[in-house]
Amino acid sequence: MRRRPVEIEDWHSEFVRNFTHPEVSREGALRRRKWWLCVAAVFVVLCPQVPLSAQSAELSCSSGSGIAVSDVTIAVSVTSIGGDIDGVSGGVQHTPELELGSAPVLGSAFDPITGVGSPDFVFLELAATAGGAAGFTFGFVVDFNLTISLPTGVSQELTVATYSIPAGTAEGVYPLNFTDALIPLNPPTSIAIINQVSLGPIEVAPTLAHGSIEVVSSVGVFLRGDTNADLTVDLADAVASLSFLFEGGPSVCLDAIDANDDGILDISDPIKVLVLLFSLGPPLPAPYRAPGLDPTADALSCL
Ligand SMILES: [Ca+2]
Ligand SMILES: [Ca+2]
Ligand SMILES: [Ca+2]
Repeated sequence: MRRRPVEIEDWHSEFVRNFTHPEVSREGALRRRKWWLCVAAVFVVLCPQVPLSAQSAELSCSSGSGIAVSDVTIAVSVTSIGGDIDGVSGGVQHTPELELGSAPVLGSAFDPITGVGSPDFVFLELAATAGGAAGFTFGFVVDFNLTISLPTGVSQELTVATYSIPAGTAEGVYPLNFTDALIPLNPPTSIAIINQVSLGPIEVAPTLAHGSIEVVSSVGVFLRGDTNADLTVDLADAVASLSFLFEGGPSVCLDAIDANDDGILDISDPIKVLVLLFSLGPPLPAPYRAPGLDPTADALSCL
């Protein structure tokens, strides 16, 4: 058998002498105390890859923008340092100008293919403060067995919320702030949900990166083919275009009627919409997926 180096052997003998045959004398007690300090020092240097004091987390809310009468989707994410994430809770409050019609949904962190899959515990609920300010609360426990966690060091999208910007909302930036004051509306309770992240057995008060929604000017913004300006392209728009062309019907935005974006308003425009709707024709020219400005110059106007 290969002989151990003398130093190691001495260290080993000293360790055995101190911890398997403890002496009752004061000298023995002091010696054991010295050894415990040495062992603790080695543990601190070698074992925790990151000291406990370096364990931290951040909750962030993304920002978005949109015109009045549109929907804006934002995401709440968490990022940790020094520990995988086993649980998260928190709440996001919005101003009265915005509307949140339904509870948020799970984010990409819990995708069954690209994420860790659905968490064992999920809580997503519309909420309000004691003063009546609106928002939503969230809570997750990734795995009751603590075998699956959200990995550290990578932003994890927890939940996605879609806000509506009502008609007539003034231009400006409306904050989406994390708060510890939101109380879930369902089930009725008086307990506010606080912003907190669990890294194994350690609870961390995360830093909070708030979000916002900017309501921008709607001048010149339209949806291609959306003649009646309800942000949906359907049969009613083809009928409204025919009415405008042949009956002197009203128009909100000439660019919207110009479904083929050739700068001319004629029968080919409502036909383009009908082909799209009933023959699965190609998408209309931009802006079609979402409202926007006309990318091609023409003499048509849009107020
Ligand atoms: Ca429409
Ligand atoms: Ca046209
Ligand atoms: Ca154009």
